[in-house]
Amino acid sequence: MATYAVGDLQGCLEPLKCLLKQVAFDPALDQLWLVGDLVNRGPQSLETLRFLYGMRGSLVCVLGNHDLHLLAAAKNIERLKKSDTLREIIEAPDGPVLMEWLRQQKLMHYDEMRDVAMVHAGIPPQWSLRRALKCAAEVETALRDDNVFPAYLDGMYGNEPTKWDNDLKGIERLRVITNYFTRMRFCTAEGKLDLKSKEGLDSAPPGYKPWFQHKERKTRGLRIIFGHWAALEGNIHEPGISALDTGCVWGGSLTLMNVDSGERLSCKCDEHGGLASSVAPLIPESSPVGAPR
Ligand SMILES: [Mn+2]
Repeated sequence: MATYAVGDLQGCLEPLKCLLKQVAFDPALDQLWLVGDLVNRGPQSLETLRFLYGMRGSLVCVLGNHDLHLLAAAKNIERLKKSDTLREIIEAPDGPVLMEWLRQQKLMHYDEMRDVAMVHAGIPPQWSLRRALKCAAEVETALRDDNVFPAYLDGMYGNEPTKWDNDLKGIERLRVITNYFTRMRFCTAEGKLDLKSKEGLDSAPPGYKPWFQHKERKTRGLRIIFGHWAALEGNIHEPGISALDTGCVWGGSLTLMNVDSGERLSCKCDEHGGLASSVAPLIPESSPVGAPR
Protein backbone atom coordinates (compact mmCIF):
# COMPACT_ATOMS: atom_id res chain seq x y z
CA MET A 1 0.00 0.00 0.00
CA ALA A 2 1.61 3.22 -1.13
CA THR A 3 0.55 6.79 -1.76
CA TYR A 4 2.03 8.74 -4.63
CA ALA A 5 1.57 12.30 -5.78
CA VAL A 6 2.02 13.35 -9.39
CA GLY A 7 2.58 16.81 -10.87
CA ASP A 8 0.52 18.65 -13.47
CA LEU A 9 -0.54 16.17 -16.17
CA GLN A 10 -2.03 18.57 -18.71
CA GLY A 11 -3.14 15.72 -20.90
CA CYS A 12 0.21 13.90 -20.89
CA LEU A 13 -1.11 10.38 -20.47
CA GLU A 14 1.83 8.30 -21.69
CA PRO A 15 4.28 9.77 -19.17
CA LEU A 16 1.75 9.07 -16.40
CA LYS A 17 1.31 5.47 -17.49
CA CYS A 18 5.07 5.09 -17.62
CA LEU A 19 5.48 6.27 -14.03
CA LEU A 20 2.62 4.13 -12.72
CA LYS A 21 4.13 1.10 -14.39
CA GLN A 22 7.52 1.88 -12.91
CA VAL A 23 6.14 1.82 -9.36
CA ALA A 24 3.82 -1.12 -10.18
CA PHE A 25 0.85 0.99 -9.16
CA ASP A 26 -2.06 -1.16 -8.00
CA PRO A 27 -5.38 0.74 -7.98
CA ALA A 28 -6.79 -1.82 -5.54
CA LEU A 29 -4.12 -1.04 -2.95
CA ASP A 30 -2.33 2.18 -3.79
CA GLN A 31 -3.50 5.76 -3.88
CA LEU A 32 -2.64 8.40 -6.45
CA TRP A 33 -2.78 12.09 -5.58
CA LEU A 34 -2.99 14.61 -8.41
CA VAL A 35 -2.08 18.27 -7.98
CA GLY A 36 -4.53 19.40 -10.65
CA ASP A 37 -4.30 20.75 -14.19
CA LEU A 38 -5.17 17.30 -15.42
CA VAL A 39 -5.98 18.63 -18.87
CA ASN A 40 -5.11 21.21 -21.54
CA ARG A 41 -2.15 22.03 -23.78
CA GLY A 42 -0.98 18.41 -23.85
CA PRO A 43 -1.71 15.74 -26.46
CA GLN A 44 -4.32 13.54 -24.74
CA SER A 45 -6.62 15.54 -22.52
CA LEU A 46 -9.71 13.45 -23.22
CA GLU A 47 -7.91 10.12 -22.88
CA THR A 48 -6.26 11.32 -19.68
CA LEU A 49 -9.62 12.16 -18.12
CA ARG A 50 -11.06 8.82 -19.22
CA PHE A 51 -8.10 6.99 -17.76
CA LEU A 52 -8.37 8.84 -14.45
CA TYR A 53 -12.13 8.42 -14.31
CA GLY A 54 -11.61 4.68 -14.72
CA MET A 55 -9.48 4.63 -11.59
CA ARG A 56 -11.35 7.35 -9.70
CA GLY A 57 -11.69 5.17 -6.61
CA SER A 58 -7.92 5.28 -6.13
CA LEU A 59 -7.51 9.00 -6.73
CA VAL A 60 -7.30 12.11 -4.64
CA CYS A 61 -7.47 15.09 -6.88
CA VAL A 62 -7.43 18.87 -6.45
CA LEU A 63 -8.49 21.25 -9.19
CA GLY A 64 -6.16 23.54 -11.12
CA ASN A 65 -6.82 26.62 -13.22
CA HIS A 66 -6.94 24.60 -16.44
CA ASP A 67 -9.53 22.21 -14.98
CA LEU A 68 -11.75 25.13 -13.98
CA HIS A 69 -11.21 26.67 -17.41
CA LEU A 70 -12.48 23.45 -18.99
CA LEU A 71 -15.65 23.58 -16.89
CA ALA A 72 -16.25 27.20 -17.85
CA ALA A 73 -15.56 26.60 -21.55
CA ALA A 74 -17.95 23.65 -21.59
CA LYS A 75 -20.70 25.94 -20.27
CA ASN A 76 -19.85 28.53 -22.94
CA ILE A 77 -18.91 30.91 -20.18
CA GLU A 78 -15.37 31.33 -21.42
CA ARG A 79 -14.17 30.95 -25.00
CA LEU A 80 -11.50 28.43 -25.82
CA LYS A 81 -8.11 29.96 -26.55
CA LYS A 82 -6.08 29.00 -29.58
CA SER A 83 -3.63 27.04 -27.45
CA ASP A 84 -6.37 25.15 -25.60
CA THR A 85 -6.82 21.48 -26.40
CA LEU A 86 -10.10 21.03 -24.58
CA ARG A 87 -12.60 20.80 -27.43
CA GLU A 88 -12.25 17.02 -27.68
CA ILE A 89 -13.54 16.69 -24.12
CA ILE A 90 -16.41 19.13 -24.60
CA GLU A 91 -17.54 17.30 -27.74
CA ALA A 92 -17.03 13.73 -26.51
CA PRO A 93 -20.12 11.61 -25.81
CA ASP A 94 -18.79 10.91 -22.32
CA GLY A 95 -17.65 14.52 -21.83
CA PRO A 96 -20.55 15.40 -19.52
CA VAL A 97 -19.83 12.44 -17.23
CA LEU A 98 -16.14 13.24 -17.07
CA MET A 99 -16.74 16.92 -16.35
CA GLU A 100 -19.38 16.13 -13.76
CA TRP A 101 -16.77 14.05 -11.98
CA LEU A 102 -14.22 16.86 -12.29
CA ARG A 103 -16.66 19.31 -10.79
CA GLN A 104 -16.91 17.18 -7.63
CA GLN A 105 -13.19 17.44 -6.93
CA LYS A 106 -11.65 19.57 -4.20
CA LEU A 107 -9.57 22.71 -4.13
CA MET A 108 -7.56 21.47 -1.19
CA HIS A 109 -6.85 18.05 0.22
CA TYR A 110 -5.72 17.59 3.80
CA ASP A 111 -4.55 14.22 5.05
CA GLU A 112 -4.90 14.47 8.79
CA MET A 113 -3.01 11.29 9.58
CA ARG A 114 0.06 12.43 7.66
CA ASP A 115 -0.45 16.14 8.33
CA VAL A 116 0.05 16.81 4.61
CA ALA A 117 -1.93 19.19 2.44
CA MET A 118 -2.16 19.25 -1.34
CA VAL A 119 -3.25 22.23 -3.42
CA HIS A 120 -2.72 23.21 -7.04
CA ALA A 121 -0.93 26.55 -6.63
CA GLY A 122 -0.49 27.31 -2.95
CA ILE A 123 -1.84 28.52 0.38
CA PRO A 124 -1.43 32.25 1.08
CA PRO A 125 0.90 33.11 3.98
CA GLN A 126 -1.77 34.80 6.12
CA TRP A 127 -4.01 31.73 6.20
CA SER A 128 -3.86 29.04 8.84
CA LEU A 129 -4.63 25.45 7.88
CA ARG A 130 -8.10 25.91 9.34
CA ARG A 131 -8.79 29.05 7.39
CA ALA A 132 -7.51 27.45 4.18
CA LEU A 133 -9.78 24.41 4.59
CA LYS A 134 -12.76 26.63 5.30
CA CYS A 135 -12.13 28.79 2.24
CA ALA A 136 -11.58 25.77 0.00
CA ALA A 137 -14.88 24.35 1.20
CA GLU A 138 -16.70 27.55 0.23
CA VAL A 139 -15.62 27.18 -3.40
CA GLU A 140 -16.18 23.42 -3.38
CA THR A 141 -19.74 24.00 -2.20
CA ALA A 142 -20.32 26.55 -5.00
CA LEU A 143 -18.94 24.10 -7.58
CA ARG A 144 -21.27 21.34 -6.49
CA ASP A 145 -24.42 23.42 -6.24
CA ASP A 146 -26.33 23.36 -9.53
CA ASN A 147 -27.84 26.75 -8.78
CA VAL A 148 -24.56 28.47 -7.95
CA PHE A 149 -22.16 26.66 -10.30
CA PRO A 150 -22.85 28.73 -13.51
CA ALA A 151 -22.61 32.05 -11.68
CA TYR A 152 -19.41 30.95 -9.98
CA LEU A 153 -17.77 29.99 -13.29
CA ASP A 154 -18.99 33.21 -14.86
CA GLY A 155 -17.51 35.32 -12.09
CA MET A 156 -14.32 33.44 -11.27
CA TYR A 157 -12.16 35.11 -13.95
CA GLY A 158 -10.21 38.21 -13.03
CA ASN A 159 -7.30 39.34 -10.86
CA GLU A 160 -9.28 41.41 -8.36
CA PRO A 161 -9.56 41.55 -5.45
CA THR A 162 -5.81 41.10 -5.08
CA LYS A 163 -6.01 40.26 -1.39
CA TRP A 164 -8.14 38.31 1.04
CA ASP A 165 -10.43 40.14 3.37
CA ASN A 166 -12.73 38.27 5.69
CA ASP A 167 -15.52 40.72 4.89
CA LEU A 168 -15.52 39.91 1.17
CA LYS A 169 -18.83 38.54 -0.02
CA GLY A 170 -20.25 36.67 -2.97
CA ILE A 171 -18.30 36.13 -6.14
CA GLU A 172 -15.41 38.44 -5.16
CA ARG A 173 -14.80 36.25 -2.14
CA LEU A 174 -14.91 33.08 -4.22
CA ARG A 175 -12.68 34.63 -6.89
CA VAL A 176 -9.83 35.54 -4.55
CA ILE A 177 -10.02 32.12 -2.90
CA THR A 178 -9.88 30.48 -6.34
CA ASN A 179 -6.91 32.63 -7.35
CA TYR A 180 -4.98 31.66 -4.21
CA PHE A 181 -5.52 27.96 -4.62
CA THR A 182 -5.21 27.69 -8.39
CA ARG A 183 -3.14 30.61 -9.78
CA MET A 184 -0.88 32.08 -7.09
CA ARG A 185 2.89 32.21 -7.40
CA PHE A 186 4.07 35.47 -5.85
CA CYS A 187 2.42 37.44 -3.09
CA THR A 188 3.25 39.82 -0.26
CA ALA A 189 3.43 38.76 3.39
CA GLU A 190 -0.17 39.98 3.71
CA GLY A 191 -1.24 37.83 0.78
CA LYS A 192 -1.54 40.50 -1.90
CA LEU A 193 -1.28 38.66 -5.21
CA ASP A 194 0.84 39.33 -8.25
CA LEU A 195 -0.61 37.14 -10.97
CA LYS A 196 1.60 38.36 -13.81
CA SER A 197 5.05 36.96 -13.02
CA LYS A 198 5.41 33.34 -14.05
CA GLU A 199 9.15 32.82 -14.10
CA GLY A 200 11.43 31.39 -11.42
CA LEU A 201 12.02 32.32 -7.79
CA ASP A 202 14.14 35.36 -8.61
CA SER A 203 11.51 36.98 -10.83
CA ALA A 204 9.52 38.31 -7.89
CA PRO A 205 8.37 41.92 -8.25
CA PRO A 206 9.70 44.24 -5.49
CA GLY A 207 7.96 43.52 -2.19
CA TYR A 208 6.74 40.12 -3.33
CA LYS A 209 7.98 36.61 -2.62
CA PRO A 210 6.98 33.10 -3.60
CA TRP A 211 3.98 32.31 -1.39
CA PHE A 212 5.88 29.62 0.52
CA GLN A 213 8.91 31.79 1.37
CA HIS A 214 7.27 34.25 3.73
CA LYS A 215 8.82 33.91 7.18
CA GLU A 216 5.54 34.42 9.02
CA ARG A 217 3.58 31.99 6.87
CA LYS A 218 0.96 30.47 9.12
CA THR A 219 1.18 27.01 7.57
CA ARG A 220 4.87 26.63 8.47
CA GLY A 221 5.22 23.15 9.92
CA LEU A 222 2.58 21.72 7.61
CA ARG A 223 3.78 19.64 4.69
CA ILE A 224 2.35 21.04 1.45
CA ILE A 225 2.43 19.43 -1.99
CA PHE A 226 1.69 21.67 -4.97
CA GLY A 227 2.07 22.01 -8.73
CA HIS A 228 1.28 24.85 -11.15
CA TRP A 229 4.71 26.49 -11.21
CA ALA A 230 6.70 24.77 -13.96
CA ALA A 231 9.49 27.38 -13.91
CA LEU A 232 10.57 26.07 -10.48
CA GLU A 233 11.40 22.75 -12.15
CA GLY A 234 10.59 21.02 -8.88
CA ASN A 235 13.63 22.59 -7.21
CA ILE A 236 12.82 24.46 -4.06
CA HIS A 237 14.47 24.19 -0.70
CA GLU A 238 11.73 25.06 1.68
CA PRO A 239 11.23 22.64 4.57
CA GLY A 240 8.09 20.58 4.07
CA ILE A 241 7.18 22.09 0.70
CA SER A 242 7.15 19.86 -2.39
CA ALA A 243 6.88 21.38 -5.87
CA LEU A 244 5.82 18.72 -8.36
CA ASP A 245 5.19 20.58 -11.61
CA THR A 246 8.21 19.80 -13.75
CA GLY A 247 6.67 20.96 -17.01
CA CYS A 248 5.95 17.68 -18.80
CA VAL A 249 3.80 19.48 -21.34
CA TRP A 250 6.64 21.85 -22.20
CA GLY A 251 9.25 19.16 -22.88
CA GLY A 252 10.30 18.85 -19.25
CA SER A 253 9.37 15.80 -17.25
CA LEU A 254 6.51 14.35 -15.25
CA THR A 255 7.32 13.82 -11.59
CA LEU A 256 5.90 11.27 -9.18
CA MET A 257 6.67 11.40 -5.47
CA ASN A 258 6.06 8.82 -2.79
CA VAL A 259 4.13 10.92 -0.28
CA ASP A 260 5.60 9.11 2.73
CA SER A 261 9.25 8.71 1.76
CA GLY A 262 9.55 11.77 -0.47
CA GLU A 263 11.36 9.64 -3.03
CA ARG A 264 10.85 10.92 -6.57
CA LEU A 265 10.79 9.46 -10.04
CA SER A 266 10.73 11.51 -13.20
CA CYS A 267 9.84 10.58 -16.67
CA LYS A 268 11.33 12.65 -19.48
CA CYS A 269 8.84 14.08 -21.96
CA ASP A 270 9.20 15.34 -25.49
CA GLU A 271 8.16 18.84 -26.52
CA HIS A 272 4.65 17.62 -27.26
CA GLY A 273 4.06 16.08 -23.86
CA GLY A 274 4.67 12.53 -25.06
CA LEU A 275 7.24 10.10 -23.75
CA ALA A 276 10.70 11.20 -24.85
CA SER A 277 12.10 7.71 -24.78
CA SER A 278 10.51 4.34 -24.35
CA VAL A 279 13.82 2.76 -23.37
CA ALA A 280 15.15 4.57 -20.32
CA PRO A 281 12.60 7.17 -19.41
CA LEU A 282 13.18 7.27 -15.70
CA ILE A 283 15.44 9.51 -13.74
CA PRO A 284 15.42 8.59 -10.05
CA GLU A 285 16.06 11.58 -7.85
CA SER A 286 17.28 11.38 -4.33
CA SER A 287 15.30 14.13 -2.70
CA PRO A 288 13.61 12.84 0.40
CA VAL A 289 11.23 15.30 1.92
CA GLY A 290 12.80 16.77 5.03
CA ALA A 291 10.75 16.73 8.18
CA PRO A 292 9.19 20.15 8.35
CA ARG A 293 9.82 20.77 12.01
MN1 LIG B 1 -1.88 25.64 -13.17
